[in-house]
Amino acid sequence: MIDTILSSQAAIDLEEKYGAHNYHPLPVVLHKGEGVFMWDVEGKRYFDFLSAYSAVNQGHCHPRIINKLIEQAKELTLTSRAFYNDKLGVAEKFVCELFGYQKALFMNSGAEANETAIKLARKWGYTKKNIPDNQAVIVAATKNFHGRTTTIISASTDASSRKGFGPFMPGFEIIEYDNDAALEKALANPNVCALWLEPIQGEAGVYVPKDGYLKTAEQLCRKHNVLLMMDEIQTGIARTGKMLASDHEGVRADILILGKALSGGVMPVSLVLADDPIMLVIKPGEHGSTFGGNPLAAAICIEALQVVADEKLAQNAERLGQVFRDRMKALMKKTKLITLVRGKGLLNAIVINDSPDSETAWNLCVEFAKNGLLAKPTHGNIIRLAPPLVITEEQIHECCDIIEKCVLKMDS
Ligand code: IF1
Repeated sequence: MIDTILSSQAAIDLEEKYGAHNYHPLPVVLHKGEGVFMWDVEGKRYFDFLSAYSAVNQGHCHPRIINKLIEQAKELTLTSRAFYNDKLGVAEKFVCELFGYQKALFMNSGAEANETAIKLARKWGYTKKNIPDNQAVIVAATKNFHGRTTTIISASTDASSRKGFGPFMPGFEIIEYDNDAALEKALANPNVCALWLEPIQGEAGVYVPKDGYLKTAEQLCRKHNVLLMMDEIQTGIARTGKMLASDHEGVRADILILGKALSGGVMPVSLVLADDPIMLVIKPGEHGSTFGGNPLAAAICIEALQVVADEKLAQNAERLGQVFRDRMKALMKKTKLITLVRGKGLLNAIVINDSPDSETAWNLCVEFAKNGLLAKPTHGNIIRLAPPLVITEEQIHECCDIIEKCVLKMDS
């Protein structure tokens, strides 16, 4: 078996030669995953501190989810939505009851779920808020990340997401994130159909808004008859210590957008939830996807969400997130290399004391990898630290020991 596996260098060379150059990965070639661990092709074991950007909250290759995958794959994988299948309705009922909405719409990638939300909000704006044709505005935040489609990047403020990819989709107004006055001003425009937010900005470097910001956003949306569209693709499914990050402030989105860990990392599954007056504005033939709502995804999604509940992953994330940040704060007293630790639950980041265009954070991640821990910098000097939620307290301490050792080595 082992001799059928490529060496790290061979695998990297193949990707370099034949793959598009749209990523710059750390030089580690992974071959196997189980729970909080991944192994490279040379057999070296790592703690996963990225969790596929929160898609594997349940841990790699969770046995229950993989069993469900195999079981369902042997029965039926795809029918298209031209016909009914016996799993979709069951999954729709499950997620509607779990998250407290009247209707569910399954898609595949997170970007597609956001596109779906945009279409819902616009159509609601024209049919329910009487916004003049083609005048609907969606308010988005600076430093947002919602995906890579041409429409979604039209609302981005990040040069590397946008530059060279215009012309852009009109109909977005960008306001400063975490600024109440900007919200009040923007939402008063009668052509605004929706406010589109991440409850914590992941790509921006795990930026947590001040307490009360999301509640204010919700109240201003109600006041101005604007839909609150919450992108919980990265923050949802127990990552921040609650099922949804919005739950920390008791905020209920009008359109809830989920992805990533909905499948435990087994296949792309995304989901949009809303009540009837919103979801039913889209009629047959107006939206869809070949793979969206397929029976394989439906079966896996139920199992993946049931694992989150049965293994109390939200509670684990809440408790161990506190342990983790306490350890990082203690480490900050021993070094000048870390200037800030922030996050909620097990979605955290450390900010490195160097300019965003320095190599320091990258080099630190290379050092982490040498010591058996995988993490990746974002925006140059920020390192996101987000292990699978099945991690134990003992493992969290072991990982903090690795991080501490590497930071102190680099600082000396
Ligand atoms: C990549 C970031 C994380 C997301 C939110 C929608 C999507 C994402 C809040 C789109 C996706 C991913 C995409 C991934 C990197 C990753 C990421 F750094 F780019 F921002 F997690 F922080 N909304 N985020 O975070 O979902 O269409 O990808 O399924 O490699 O681009 P998708």
